[in-house]
Amino acid sequence: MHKNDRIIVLLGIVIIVIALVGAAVGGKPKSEETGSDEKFNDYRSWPIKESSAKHTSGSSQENSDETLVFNITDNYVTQLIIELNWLDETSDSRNYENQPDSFNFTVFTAWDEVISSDDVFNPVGEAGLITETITIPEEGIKDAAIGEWTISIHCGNCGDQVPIVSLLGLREIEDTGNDWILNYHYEFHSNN
Ligand SMILES: [Ca+2]
Ligand SMILES: [Ca+2]
Repeated sequence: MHKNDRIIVLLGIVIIVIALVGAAVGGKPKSEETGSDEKFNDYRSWPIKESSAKHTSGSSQENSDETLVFNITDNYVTQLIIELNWLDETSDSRNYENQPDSFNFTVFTAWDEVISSDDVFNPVGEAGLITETITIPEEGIKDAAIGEWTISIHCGNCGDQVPIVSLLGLREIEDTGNDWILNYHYEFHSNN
């Protein structure tokens, strides 16, 4: 081979080596992406903790709404559990039966979603209960729950006290509303 030809071949080899090294370096960001995925998964291995339970009591008139506002400041909230309890008044006498009262509530989440509970009547003589579990969407788990939450409690129809025995000539006694207790707490991942 002529001396000049050998130099050309050597240059060719050097160029190929540089190209291969370049390709290897070009692949690097992929491993960084894997690294950030691992970081995203970290919170899932953190223990689930429960916030302290909050209790609010109130009283509603028939066909009216009461509004509660609260704030969440924790990251990685997975779900919020809300419970509304009420107990209809005891009948004025054994000759009456207090007919059921109805309640429902609507939650306005920190990310502006509106979630309504079912409308529930208490069983006669027993407490009424509505439980709603709100799951935070996976894509918003880091901080979507942070901010202001509003719960609007609606007292609907309140069944009156009706005479059990009609022969006594007793009249119905109007039920104008009911007291209630709202409890809520939430669960979140925390490594503290
Ligand atoms: Ca009632
Ligand atoms: Ca009532």
